[in-house]
Amino acid sequence: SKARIPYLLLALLSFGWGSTFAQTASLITNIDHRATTSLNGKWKIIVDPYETGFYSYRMVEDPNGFFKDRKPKDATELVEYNFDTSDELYVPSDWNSQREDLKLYEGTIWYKKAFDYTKKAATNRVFVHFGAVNYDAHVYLNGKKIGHHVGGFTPFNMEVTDLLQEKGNFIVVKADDKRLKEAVPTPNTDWWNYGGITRDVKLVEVPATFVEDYTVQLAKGSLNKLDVWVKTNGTSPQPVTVSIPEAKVKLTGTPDASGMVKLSSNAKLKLWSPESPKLYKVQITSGSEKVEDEIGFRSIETKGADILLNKKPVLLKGICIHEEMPTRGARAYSMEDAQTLLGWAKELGCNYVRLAHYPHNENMTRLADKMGLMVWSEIPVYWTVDWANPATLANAKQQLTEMITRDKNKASVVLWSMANETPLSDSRLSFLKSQIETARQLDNTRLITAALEVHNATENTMMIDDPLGQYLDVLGCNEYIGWYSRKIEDCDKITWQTTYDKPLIISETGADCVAGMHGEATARFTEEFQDNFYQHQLAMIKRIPFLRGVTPWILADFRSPRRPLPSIQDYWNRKGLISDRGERKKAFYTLQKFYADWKLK
Ligand code: GCB
Repeated sequence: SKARIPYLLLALLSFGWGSTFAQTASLITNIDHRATTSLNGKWKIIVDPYETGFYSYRMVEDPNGFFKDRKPKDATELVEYNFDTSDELYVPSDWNSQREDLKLYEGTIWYKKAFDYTKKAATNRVFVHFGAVNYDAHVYLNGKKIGHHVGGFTPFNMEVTDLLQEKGNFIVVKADDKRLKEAVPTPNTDWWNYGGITRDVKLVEVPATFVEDYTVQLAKGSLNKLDVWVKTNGTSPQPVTVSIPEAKVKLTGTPDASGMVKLSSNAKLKLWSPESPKLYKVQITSGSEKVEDEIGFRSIETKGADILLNKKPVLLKGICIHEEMPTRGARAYSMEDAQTLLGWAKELGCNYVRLAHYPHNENMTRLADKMGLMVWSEIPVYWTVDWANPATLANAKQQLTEMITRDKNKASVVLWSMANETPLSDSRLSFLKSQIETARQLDNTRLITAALEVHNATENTMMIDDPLGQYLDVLGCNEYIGWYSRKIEDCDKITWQTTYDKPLIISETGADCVAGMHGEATARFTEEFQDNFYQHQLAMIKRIPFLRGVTPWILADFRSPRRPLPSIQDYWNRKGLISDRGERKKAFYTLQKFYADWKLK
């Protein structure tokens, strides 16, 4: 066809091109307290359902894709795209909620932003940092590929030092949220597949050798021993000082050849807890660089069926949250959104939240640190993952690593969750076991959990004996007795057992309800049904001897393509305690009262 010769030539000229671009650099943490320049705002976009800007007509990566931002020299030249005359979308935000015709769109959209940039010092280095792009992101600066990232809910950054100009830069992102069988998550979820650049984009400027990442945490099980490491990046590491002035802590060390320095010390610290979410100003200095952070210190452990916060047993009074603003029907993205969502959890009387089913925006964990909410944070290993596929495991491992890397200094995060409702099999067990090993290597201080399923031992005995339980610190369990199975009143006669001597968190239970719809307590979708469901569920849950926490499903109604029932669901999962208009349903107050009265036995 028409383009055969040029493409052949290009393919020859660009032999090996695909493998020479820089890979995603390791993650720079604590982006909020660095010298950054925002690239948020309006970006030019091209909707590209056939990926014409990426693949040639032979389905090979086109070295002259849309990222070149070509302009025809004159009227004779053919260029079949034009960012300048294209539409715009706001970043950060999903595309689905910004344009009615993109509401159900899944595929590729190209984003382009032009900017000028002057470095503060000639020797400094610059990275572009994305809070998240759902799901697959190819990133280009000034016509060159700078990296590729897979995974819709975790941060990544790429170095742009050598490509950056003072004037006329253009960054292009190919964001593709196609659902794939081998992806994490798979095509089958119960939430909206919001696509696009859903979180902040920032340029981060750092010295030639800089503090890339660090841990400042209490050693596992200790209330006064600080374990610290700092990782510098660059060819001339300087001595590093970590100080917590208020606690009179000052540690100094010299990084080894790999840029790492490990330090430890005893410290007298006021501990972080939901009642008193104390955060300390922490300073990490190296050469002329100074990175500040706010960090809380606490311990989290288990003993038999108890969860111990700072050595004392706690009850986790929680709620599940999706990263969505129900009132906008859009991905939540701002600190204001986080304030609304966590504010509602506080109003319910929670000391704990489950951020389902993927890592939420860092605003959420930062704010949870400040508000005194313990957090369950998970990656989207959900339902039926392609367990035997090594590439899927590698992908899940990367998402896990990015989640832990970003939030390992957040006192609020007490639980890393590996998976949600995954079906028993050998390949699933070895997949998740491998994930748990990675999590423990990256962070040996937090508890590991997963939302498991339960089965009947006898008609009225629920049994948790999933073999994954042996590798977990805390058992999570989702159950919907009275909604998806049996009758609400059956809760009254059901007892629970487990083969493990470990704490249990009921990580989900709930019933759909349309705010303002009233009827008999047996009538589905009424406020009375949902309320009755909560009454019986909470009474049952309270009786489970090894139970130490609960997060009902869910804080607010959320969009889901799986929920088509007209006039009732209209593509919303209605299990929220708060509606999409912000109304509190009857069960909201029932749970609020339950939390106000519920105490550890
Ligand atoms: C579950 C899933 C959750 C769903 C919920 C439901 O078990 O973990 O993602 O949204 O049930 O409403 O069915």
